Amino acid sequence: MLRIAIQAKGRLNEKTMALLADAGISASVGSRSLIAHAKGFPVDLLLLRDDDIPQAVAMGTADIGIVGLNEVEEKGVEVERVLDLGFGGCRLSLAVPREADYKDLGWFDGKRIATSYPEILSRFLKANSINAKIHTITGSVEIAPAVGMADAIFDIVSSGGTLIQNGLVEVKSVLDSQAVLIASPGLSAEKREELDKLCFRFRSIIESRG
Ligand code: PRT
Ligand code: ZN
Repeated sequence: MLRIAIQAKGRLNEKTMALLADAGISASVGSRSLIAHAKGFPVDLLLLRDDDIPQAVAMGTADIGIVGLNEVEEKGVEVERVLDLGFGGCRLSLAVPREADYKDLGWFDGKRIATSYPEILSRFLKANSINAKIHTITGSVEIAPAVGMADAIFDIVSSGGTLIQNGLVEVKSVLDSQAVLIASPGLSAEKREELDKLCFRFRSIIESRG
């Protein structure tokens, strides 16, 4: 029996449930329950906040998981990236106020950057020898420059509409993300076999969607 961690509610939940349904896995998920038993395939669903999925899979609390690559990279845990799932597409980007006199990455030296992704940002800054101060905030990152909490932001961008609304301009895309299937490093041979079957189903669904 494979235990699969998915986002309980949020942007990835609906498309995750749709992918599982297309693969013949149906579950009636009560709003309060943490675990749901699925029909059609020997899996249990573990319903979590997306932030907790990489660690749950790394620890083996769940055997596999569906989560944004951005969360996997941020948590920096040891998991196997099994399959890109073709939904939840977005990118993590640096953005600055429209009126900023921005020329290149050197602009960020000495600046304060607000983000919910301090680890990915810190790796990027280090790799580019930029000395900036990271302000970690968990929500409404886009308003940080307007209220004087930061000079710039590093956040998820999809259509870019939110940046425009907040008078910000995307200047550097750092990570391309989408929903990915991840697996625990130490799966048993039986579980690995179940995972292979599930992957086969997922692949044909993703390919047929084009
Ligand atoms: O409650 P839980 O912790 O599980 O959920 P959450 O609130 O942390 O995450 P959630 O549900 O908002 O997003 C889950 C995942 O969806 C993210 O980790 C990304 O992998 C993916 N994703 C895809 C996005 C977006 N697109 C996206 N646009 N996550 C967030 N956004 C935000 C973006 O930051 C901006 O504020 O949506 C807003 C609109 O974006 P624009 O550019 O289209 O205007
Ligand atoms: Zn989250």
